[in-house]
Amino acid sequence: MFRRLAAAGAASALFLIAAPVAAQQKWDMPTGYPASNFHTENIKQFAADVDTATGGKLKITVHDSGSLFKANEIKRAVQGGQAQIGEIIISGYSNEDALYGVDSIPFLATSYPESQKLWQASRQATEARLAKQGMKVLYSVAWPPQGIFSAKPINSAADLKGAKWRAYNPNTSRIAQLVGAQPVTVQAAELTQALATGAVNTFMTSAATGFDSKVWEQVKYYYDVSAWLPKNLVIVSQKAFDALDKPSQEALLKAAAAAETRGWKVSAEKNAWYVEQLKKNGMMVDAGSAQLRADLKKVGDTMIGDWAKQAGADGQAVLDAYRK
Ligand code: PCA
Repeated sequence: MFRRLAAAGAASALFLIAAPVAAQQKWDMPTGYPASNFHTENIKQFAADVDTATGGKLKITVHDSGSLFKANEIKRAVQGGQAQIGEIIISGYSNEDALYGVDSIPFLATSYPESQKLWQASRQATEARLAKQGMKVLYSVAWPPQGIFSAKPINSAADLKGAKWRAYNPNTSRIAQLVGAQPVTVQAAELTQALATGAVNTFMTSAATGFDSKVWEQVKYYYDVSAWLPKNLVIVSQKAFDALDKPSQEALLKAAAAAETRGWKVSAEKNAWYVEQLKKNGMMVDAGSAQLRADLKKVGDTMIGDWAKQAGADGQAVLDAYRK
């Protein structure tokens, strides 16, 4: 009996010594985009806010540019506990679940307000899917609107036939198929190189990524068709979240809410600046011909129809809520 008490005493003494150490948490946060990108800057601000609000109890180290995990590996890393927190482009995972691709369907939501409305309509279902996989959504931020970058002038979808088309998610691959281009998946961190080697010459993305990747060295035309605004999500492992004390959890959620508001605002505000940089670097920027827009709209209509079938009742509910 005495021995057992002594052992228990020793254990609680150990606990007292260990407690202050366990109280500090160090998290690794892989992200896929360069340090100077507005998403990454927002994330660094978020990490700094968390540090301040927790009095240094939760330290988040940001590993940008796909340096810790490649962009398309980050979800699995957080799910498997190799990283506690990470940034993902949710539409990159629409092969797992069609619902994840709703924000990358051409001409479904084409402005910041529409994109925000679509996020509100799909947020719960998205969170529920990720929760089933052991992850919690902290916040989302939209990329600026997606346009077409091309090495040669494009007047209609017919001009895209045979293009070496860079894709960053299943939906951008699908667009390539529908216009008769050849899709090659390339993450943003490898885009500059893929262009330099001639592996790709045409793609859809934002002026932000066009700027980050200095695409003007190979690509001269930008058609600002504003087809959709895909979102990045910052997700955390539920297990890592649960291991925090209550005040740290609250600090994290508060910093996340601030990052969401700030991120959407900066995305919208900085878009014009990004487009300006493309022009300054000699690119031709154009809204796209009526023919090109009509052709792409058709591609979008096909994809919205396909998506509604794939995403089933949940998908229909998201569309209904969005269109209300
Ligand atoms: N930039 C990212 C995703 C969407 C965007 O605007 C990329 O091209 O990979």
